[in-house]
Amino acid sequence: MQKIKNIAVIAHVDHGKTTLVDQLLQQSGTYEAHQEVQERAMDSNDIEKERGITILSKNTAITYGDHKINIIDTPGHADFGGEVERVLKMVDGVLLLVDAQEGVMPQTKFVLKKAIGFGLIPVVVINKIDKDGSDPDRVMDEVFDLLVALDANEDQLEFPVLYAAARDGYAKWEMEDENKDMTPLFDAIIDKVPYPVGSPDADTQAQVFTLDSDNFVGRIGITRIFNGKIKKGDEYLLVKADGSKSKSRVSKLIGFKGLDRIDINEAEAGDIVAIAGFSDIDVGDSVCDKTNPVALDPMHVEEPTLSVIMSVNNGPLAGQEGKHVTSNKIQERLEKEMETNIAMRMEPMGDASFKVSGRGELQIGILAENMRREGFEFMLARPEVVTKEENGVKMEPFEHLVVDVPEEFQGVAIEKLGKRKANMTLLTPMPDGTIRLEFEIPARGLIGFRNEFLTDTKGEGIMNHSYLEYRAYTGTVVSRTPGALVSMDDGEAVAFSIFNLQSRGVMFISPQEKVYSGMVIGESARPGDLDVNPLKGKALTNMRTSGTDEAVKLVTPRKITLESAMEWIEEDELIEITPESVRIRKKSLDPVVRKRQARDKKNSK
Ligand SMILES: Nc1nc2c(ncn2[C@@H]2O[C@H](COP(=O)(O)OP(=O)(O)OP(=O)(O)O)[C@@H](O)[C@H]2O)c(=O)[nH]1
Ligand SMILES: [Mg+2]
Repeated sequence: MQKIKNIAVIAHVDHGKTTLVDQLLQQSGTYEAHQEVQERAMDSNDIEKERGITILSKNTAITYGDHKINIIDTPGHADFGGEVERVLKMVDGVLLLVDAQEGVMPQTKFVLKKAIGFGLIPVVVINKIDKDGSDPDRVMDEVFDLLVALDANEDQLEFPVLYAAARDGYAKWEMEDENKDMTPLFDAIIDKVPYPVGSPDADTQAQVFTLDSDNFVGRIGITRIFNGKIKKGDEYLLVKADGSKSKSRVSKLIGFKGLDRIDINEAEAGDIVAIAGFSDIDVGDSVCDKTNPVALDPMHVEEPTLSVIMSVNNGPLAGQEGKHVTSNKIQERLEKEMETNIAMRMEPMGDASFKVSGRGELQIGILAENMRREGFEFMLARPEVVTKEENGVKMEPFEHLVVDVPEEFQGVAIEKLGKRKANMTLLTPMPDGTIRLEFEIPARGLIGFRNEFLTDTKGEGIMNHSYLEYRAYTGTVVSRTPGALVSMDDGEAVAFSIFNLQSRGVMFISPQEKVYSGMVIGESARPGDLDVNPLKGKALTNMRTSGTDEAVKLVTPRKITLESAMEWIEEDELIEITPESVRIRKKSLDPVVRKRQARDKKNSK
């Protein structure tokens, strides 16, 4: 029987997980000598590469001496926390990375809490010790305090600690040790992570934690085998979360080796393999012995906290840029997403609209971004938090928020967050002269905050947050103050009109861009929406005769991205998303209807 170690690499966003996995792959000699490997090789999909963040957890395997180490790289961004939760059940240990300068951050707490809950002993890696301003001792104390606060047991409090610079390829037991290579970390994995329990001779029990597909063999389930063996060609029983069962033959069994996948004939308890042959295999399903099936617990992850209504584009420009525009197509695509993405939910709402729920704006935004790249066209409404009722009390999600700001912005940050119902829990002066402020804040208060915060801190503030828990609803929180500049006509925007409108606020559009009545073309400098005409072109001649040689000088418009739009829009607005454009519009395009709505709203206050 092969000696196996199964680990997940967990941390706050950007603390160096994927870079560390690169080094483990390289230094274990898993790659062939001639193999060319990209930096952060595990971040393999397009959006991951573009943004330099991990979105999906992925597994790889290395050999070290006589051991096989299965490694799962996980995403650090709070919105993808569900990915971390579902893989923790598949491993016997975690490497917890903590940035030697930033220290414990909101997502460090979230992932460590989950790992402790699964009874795992973390191998703590204080990473980026090469950074100026790194303070490994302080960070080590923070990790210890956090474990105490999380009610870690005695074994967990005896966690091993290493100091590393993943990027530079070394880890060591003591700061005084020489910077050499990753050997100490390999040794720590072998010594400190327990071997899988379970027996290859017992009846087969395995569980799917990731889905994949292959043009030739169809759906593939990446599974952890907890007991028994899986053999190519043999028949097994697939048990779903709802208890339904179906029998199928394993048509292909795939093992992992570095970034490669290899055909194998057999795998046994403790290992992680991919299987094909089960056409309706899903995340969380158990693969069991067909005569004595004992299913594993279905996976539970935290429920979504944010939802947004996605609907068919019904604006005047609908159908011009997208390939898939119908309600049926959108529904099909969303259903497919929900099969693999267990942290998200979808609910048809009638009227060609769907409620899509997830952990945050980024998670929903990435799904929308993927869809537009696939040729979809649709609209999104303003994100709303998912509230629920407990014992007759309305509850809403709260987040743990950490902001790092230069001292001079401390006041404005506290003031603005106060208005958004944040409660300050800690204020720590950091060694680099900045101030770290910690808050507990209703998730609602964070919607649209990032932009305001960056403006207030002149781009120098850093904010991080992650899900805390549901608490009693806190009443109204403030939203966007500036109104929208709304086009009152259909056509192509004219440079001169845009030039004239610039004094009214910040423009979102460029000349020749298509606009329509009810489309938002800028942010007004004042509260309240303003209907404006971006099509007036005749004045251009006046410009010339007035004797100025200067061409019309246009300020570069503010670029509307999917995520900035999700942050910006109000309840009476929508985002129109196509493969080519992201536009903002009023829900009702008719100015008369809008006036009446505005009046009704005012009267009701
Ligand atoms: N100075 C320094 N930078 C590092 C080190 N390790 C990683 N980085 C840098 O930190 C950044 C983030 O690295 P990643 O490996 O993508 O971090 P991650 O934890 O996988 O990020 P997510 O998956 O998005 O949560 C990259 O720019 C790395 O080059 C290190 O030891 N020292
Ligand atoms: Mg990563």
